[in-house]
Amino acid sequence: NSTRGLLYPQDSETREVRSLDGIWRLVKSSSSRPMEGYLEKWFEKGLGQSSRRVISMAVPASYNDITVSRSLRDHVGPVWYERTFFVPASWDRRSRTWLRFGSVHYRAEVWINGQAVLNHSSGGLPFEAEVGNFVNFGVENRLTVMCDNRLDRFSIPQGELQEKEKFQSQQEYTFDFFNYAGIHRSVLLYSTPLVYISDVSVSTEYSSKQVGIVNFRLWVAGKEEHLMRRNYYIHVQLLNQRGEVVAQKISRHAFSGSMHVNHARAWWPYLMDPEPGYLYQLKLDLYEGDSAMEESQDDVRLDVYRLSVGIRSLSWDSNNLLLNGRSLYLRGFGRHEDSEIRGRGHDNPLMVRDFNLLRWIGANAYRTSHYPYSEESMQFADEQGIMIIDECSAVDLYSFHPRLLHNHMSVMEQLIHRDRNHPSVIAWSVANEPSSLFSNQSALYFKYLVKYVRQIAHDDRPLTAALATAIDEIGQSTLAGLLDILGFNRYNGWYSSPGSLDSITAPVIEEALLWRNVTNKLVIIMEYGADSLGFYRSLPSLMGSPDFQRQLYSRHFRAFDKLRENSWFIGEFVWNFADFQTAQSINRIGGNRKGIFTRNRQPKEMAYVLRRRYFGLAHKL
Ligand code: BDP
Repeated sequence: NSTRGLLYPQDSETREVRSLDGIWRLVKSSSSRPMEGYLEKWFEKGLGQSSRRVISMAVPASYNDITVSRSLRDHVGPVWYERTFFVPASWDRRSRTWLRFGSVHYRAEVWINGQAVLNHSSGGLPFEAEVGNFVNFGVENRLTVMCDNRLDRFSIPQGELQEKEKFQSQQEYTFDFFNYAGIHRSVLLYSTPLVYISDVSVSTEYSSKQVGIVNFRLWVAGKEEHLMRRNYYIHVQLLNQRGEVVAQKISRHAFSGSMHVNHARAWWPYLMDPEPGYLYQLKLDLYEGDSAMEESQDDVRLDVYRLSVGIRSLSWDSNNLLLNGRSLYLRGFGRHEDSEIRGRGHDNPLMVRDFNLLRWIGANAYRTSHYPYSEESMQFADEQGIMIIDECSAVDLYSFHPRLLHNHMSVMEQLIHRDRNHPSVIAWSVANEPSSLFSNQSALYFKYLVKYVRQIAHDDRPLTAALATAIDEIGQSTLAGLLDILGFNRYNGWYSSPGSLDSITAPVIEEALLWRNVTNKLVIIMEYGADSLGFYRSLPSLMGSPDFQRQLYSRHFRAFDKLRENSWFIGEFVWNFADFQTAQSINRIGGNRKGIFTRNRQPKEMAYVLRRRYFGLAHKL
């Protein structure tokens, strides 16, 4: 697994991007012979060998809901994707050629022209390789991807494989969303120069006197004989939205520095400023030459990369979460990347629709429950001024082995490297509802995990997790003590005291106070909610009816209004933004129906009530 930041590919004066999205070929391995693709060397011979079984498959998408085949939807094990592609002859020699996957769930192996080039585990995160030595320039190449959806007790998230007869296995998992699989995000082929900007990290500060500070650090990579020459410098420019350069710097050697921006426009969340999500453009020009100061004509520009930068300061203590010095109250959602047909596949129309709904309802934040969301959506959140609690895929952990810890550290590292430059990201979430929080094993596990995360994140954002701990065990949660923000999930009136509207307000207040007293940390309710079906009517209300959902919410609002008197209570996240698919089970007919919107992104009745509340809260601030 790569530990680099994997800069998002872009076209520039020195770079070119080609999409390999589209219609690919796919063969599902037989359930009784999961290894057949390897044994028969499909990566070498091509899928044509088993042509009767080849189907067309859209990329990006989960493969599960595209066809009418039950066996593909419920498949456990490898599927094989294939397509052909060209690399422009002009990319040979003067550039490096890269192949990059935005996300494949869960395990992927990749071959070009039969040669292994790349493998990766854990969905939701990008991975890439330089493939110049494997492709043939200017002629046709074959790309093969093996994608295996099997989860075990060492994978993040965990699952259990039950062996059935005839080598068939059944996948079990406790998390409450369907284990969609496939090539979930774009596949890109791109070029960089031979010596190129390989990574960038940016942090910012903003003071009340409208002074912004942009700290940057850059990594340059290339062939050693190229780098040995060392006469490189970097010209860093910060441009505002009118395209004017507001700060610039030339940096040699360390490729790092700081720039001051007077009269800076801060990055503000939605409804905290008339122009939320203000982004500058950081333009990075890598030069070779000696005359950095005079910018001589002889200097050669090697690479250009642009990064959007929001200038903001984030700070916290045990009483406040502050953005640009102002206390934050998060009005938001837990969400899923989930929709009909596409499953977990990235889709721009859906993404833009979702942000339109977030703004329509007056939300200012969400949590990427329960895995990293697309890079496109992270960029869009920056632009739209929506704050993000950025969660890794460690959902419902139930046993704590050192090998699992290793994988957990790796996904956190990849997540932080991928997302550290986004102004929208205001916290890292290390887990959702880990099951046994009180064993010695889990105590050590989280101690090591959190220590590691703090090291790589340089403490630039608070750490959180979403916990569902029995009330009488709250004092024993070891993970809680390690976090900066205590997130709790609690379904009063639904899973606890089902149907009882009177068992909501007081218990929520009591639980939040208990967490506060035990940890002295910031507290947020990360999940609460109730299922509702639009067609189901009942007077007086019953669980599952829209009326009940509304009433359950209003009892929670009473509790939150009381808790909001304390600045340490920093927000309320509804479960869930929209209805979503789950594994089949007797209590999930048509998936999880706790959405405020339907799976098709239309409002339920509750949406209008929540809208009134969220706009009301925004205007009270
Ligand atoms: C919570 C989980 C979430 C579920 C939700 C529910 O964190 O993933 O979807 O319960 O049951 O405990 O609706």
